[in-house]
Amino acid sequence: MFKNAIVKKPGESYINGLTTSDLGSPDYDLLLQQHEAYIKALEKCDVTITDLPANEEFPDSTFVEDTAVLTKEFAIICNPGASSRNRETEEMVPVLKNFYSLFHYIQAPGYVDGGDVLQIDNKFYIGLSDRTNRHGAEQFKAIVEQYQYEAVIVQLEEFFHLKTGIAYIGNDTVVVGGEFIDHPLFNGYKKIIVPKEEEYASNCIRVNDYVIMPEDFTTTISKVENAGFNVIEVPMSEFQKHDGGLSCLSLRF
Ligand code: CIR
Repeated sequence: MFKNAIVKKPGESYINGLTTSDLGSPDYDLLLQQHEAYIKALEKCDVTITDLPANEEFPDSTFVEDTAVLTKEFAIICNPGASSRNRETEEMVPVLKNFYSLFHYIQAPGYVDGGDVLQIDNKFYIGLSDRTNRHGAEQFKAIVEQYQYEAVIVQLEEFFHLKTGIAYIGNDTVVVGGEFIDHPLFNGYKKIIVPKEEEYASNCIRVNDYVIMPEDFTTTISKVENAGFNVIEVPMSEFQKHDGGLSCLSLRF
């Protein structure tokens, strides 16, 4: 069960944030509406929301997931790999101190983005990407192994972050797209395969009784529903324009 979620309002500077997509420039009013819809979806999942104000200094800071990885016992403060995002953690630490007393920190020359970390029960998968390097992944692994978690480092081939292409939605089930569809590491799970044209829907989140998914990805949504999950759909177009998936917009714990 998750009890809490942390989100952060996107600022007007969001439009100057990082992106690799060619989906056009975000509409700020629509972006705010979509962020509100995301919060409403989380509320329906029965978590208490900490809604942080925007910080114009950090255009990408609405993607709070990249700043930390939270477990039952401790918080790991990441060291985000994009220089314009690296200091987003400074604002997150005091917020997390309201909830956690045990902290670990990823330190340079190690870099980890939270979007590259997937927890499935007692196991962490850590993706090596343009944002997460081997040094950071090894630090992360050493930290969680102290607490009897397992950790596996996964080299990404194409995806931006590990969780761009895979989500764990409980009941031994992963939602997988692209390079993860046939990836041997995930063969032990029941797989919901995301078709190429819906790859963005590979990033979804299980929060208590619901799976929150991006709206209009009808094939994937039907597959998840047919597997017995309750789905809440949310509009995500303006976040997608800046490479942001559903999971990136919150820290859940
Ligand atoms: C970035 O490039 O860092 C942001 N525009 C998108 C971050 C998305 N975060 C995530 O997938 N965890």
